[in-house]
Amino acid sequence: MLPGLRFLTAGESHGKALTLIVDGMPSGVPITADYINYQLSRRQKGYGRGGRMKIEKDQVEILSGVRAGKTLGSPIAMTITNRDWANWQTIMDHEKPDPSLTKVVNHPRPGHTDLCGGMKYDHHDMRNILERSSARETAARVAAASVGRRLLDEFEIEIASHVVNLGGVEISAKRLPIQDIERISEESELRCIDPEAEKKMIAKIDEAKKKGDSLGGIVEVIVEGLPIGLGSHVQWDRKLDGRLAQAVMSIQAIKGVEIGMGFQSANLFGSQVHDEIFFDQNHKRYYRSHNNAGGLEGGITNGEPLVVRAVMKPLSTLYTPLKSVNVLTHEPYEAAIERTDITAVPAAAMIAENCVAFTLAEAFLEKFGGDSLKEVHRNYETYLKQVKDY
Ligand code: EPS
Repeated sequence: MLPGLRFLTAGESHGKALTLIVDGMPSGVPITADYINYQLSRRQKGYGRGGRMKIEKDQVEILSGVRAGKTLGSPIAMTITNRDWANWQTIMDHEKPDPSLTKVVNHPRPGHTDLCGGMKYDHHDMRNILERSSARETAARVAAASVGRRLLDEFEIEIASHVVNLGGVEISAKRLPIQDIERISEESELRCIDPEAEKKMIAKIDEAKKKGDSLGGIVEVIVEGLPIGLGSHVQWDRKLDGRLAQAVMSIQAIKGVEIGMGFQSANLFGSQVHDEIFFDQNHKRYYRSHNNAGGLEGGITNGEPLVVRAVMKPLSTLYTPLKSVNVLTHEPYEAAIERTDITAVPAAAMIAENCVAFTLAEAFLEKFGGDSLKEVHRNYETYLKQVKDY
């Protein structure tokens, strides 16, 4: 099978720039650098970020695939300049990095890619690993994913994200409409819709900072307006739940993903978990008693809101470092300290939001695919009629 919508990113955290290519977008989809830059600016926010975010002001330069504000159908290439490169140029030089500079990493951080990456790629200076494993890469990922997101906008599919737990502080269980989640989370420093919980989260971040420690949390992505029938039950790699989990799980520091009621359903009877089916005679549509399935049954969207949650571990660079070993001498040593964030959970929420959007755009094009946006619209409208008549 030929690949459909896909993207690749390249770039080191302190290299000259991040680069990305999005391949497989139909023609005619409106897209501007402003649209992508808005998503990038959302990614940079969040109480608890480190000094790097004061240096960067992420902006894309579109190199190809877009003309007169619309996609051409050809590959879309972009770059994002790393402003911090100016401070790292001599260290990251492609030919002769300055040997007198002391940015060599020999003491792997527990929980980070340093040690296993160093062993696998045979680098004793683990900067050669951490530069790419850094979550700086998510800037490129968000830029790429926002192109897919732009396609979903055309079909009035709405996406929001928020932080539901930070360092063990949970928001109240009250469910809000998606528009409120979007608005309130956008105004919050922590992408948190519960002001009381937010205050406690901020106090927790301050406490972690004082201790030289870090914090993780749980983020939630909600999508409304999806058609019934994205993804498929017929083959393992076409199941949308599995594909969403992969997209979100691959975000740096994510350790678990759940859909709908997720892990909590282990504690309940089936009768308490499954969403009973009803038919609304007035609107001639099926509906459910609740949405514990999180919008997916058998790897197929069922028309209910999609709810994806992910847990982010506390970041592994600690200003009060854990025990480690020097990989040259094998002597005990404190883990290396790289400049880092106390927490990046608010950023992870919106990164997950965009990764989910891209996976949905991919599934959307598989189902309604065409070479132009017009063709996708035609296919979509015909299919909606089929579902309506069911
Ligand atoms: C990161 C460490 C910090 C973060 C970075 C991820 O970077 P630096 O070492 O340059 O200060 O700020 O995140 C970003 C640069 C970003 O754009 O999100 C890490 O160790 O993964």
